[in-house]
Amino acid sequence: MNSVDSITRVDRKAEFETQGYTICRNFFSKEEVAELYEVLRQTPDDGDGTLSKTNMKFHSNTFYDSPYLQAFISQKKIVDFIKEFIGSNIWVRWDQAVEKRAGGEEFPWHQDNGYSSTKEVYYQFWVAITDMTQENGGLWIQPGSHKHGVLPHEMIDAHLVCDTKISEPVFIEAKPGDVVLFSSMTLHRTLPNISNASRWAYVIEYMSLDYYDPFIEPPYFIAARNGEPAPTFTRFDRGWWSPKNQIKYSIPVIKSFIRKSKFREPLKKLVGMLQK
Ligand SMILES: O=C(O)CCC(=O)C(=O)O
Repeated sequence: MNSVDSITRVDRKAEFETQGYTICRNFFSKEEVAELYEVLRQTPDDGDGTLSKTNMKFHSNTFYDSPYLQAFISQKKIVDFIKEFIGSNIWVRWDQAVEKRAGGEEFPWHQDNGYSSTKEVYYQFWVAITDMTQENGGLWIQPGSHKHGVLPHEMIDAHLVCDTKISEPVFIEAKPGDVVLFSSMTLHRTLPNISNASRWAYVIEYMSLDYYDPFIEPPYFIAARNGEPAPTFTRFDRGWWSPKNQIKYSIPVIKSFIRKSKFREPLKKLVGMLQK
């Protein structure tokens, strides 16, 4: 991290707690970002039938097949930074590179928990790969919006949209290598890219190992144990074994299973009868 960034750890944590995000300028050097970009742009995008549309391309879960990205997302510099917020034992629930091409559409106001269905807070480590400007569809955040739990979201076209009152949102102007860490509960959006160049960002979603996410299939990638990088895949970990977590998620998991099952109509009737 560059010395330009003089904010202390204590201030940064306080900022995150009150605002729901913090910005770390020059977290990565231009060379590190260039190397990362070379790897990301060669990963496949999610394809048709997903949020990847003509001018907006999502490349999700890129780290599973890439030793380079596994090393990147569990590197010491990141672990040392995020453990102040998450604790010493951390896994990665998701990653995605997003290319918003010239003409790429708006991604409306939402919380990431609105999309993911998990109840836990996780941490979005958002790396600017290119400049993030208002013209090219950079990131807007609603400060303080992480304090209200998961808000209702409505499906509009392909997006889950949170129709809540937005006041004084903040635009995050960023340069390649800058990082924004924000809560999965923080409301954010991006506007259309009206410039003539692509805008790229890479987001890594970190979660404490005390929690698990039943909607993510194993194996789970561990980024850190006891505050040190520990890149390994595991099928079960302490968040999974916790009876508290299993109970918390049993109803949503059963509901999700029913939704996906070919026997969903009779199963729904059965659950309805049992609930009477
Ligand atoms: O990169 C973008 O334009 C928006 C993506 C986003 O907000 C998300 O995936 O949660």
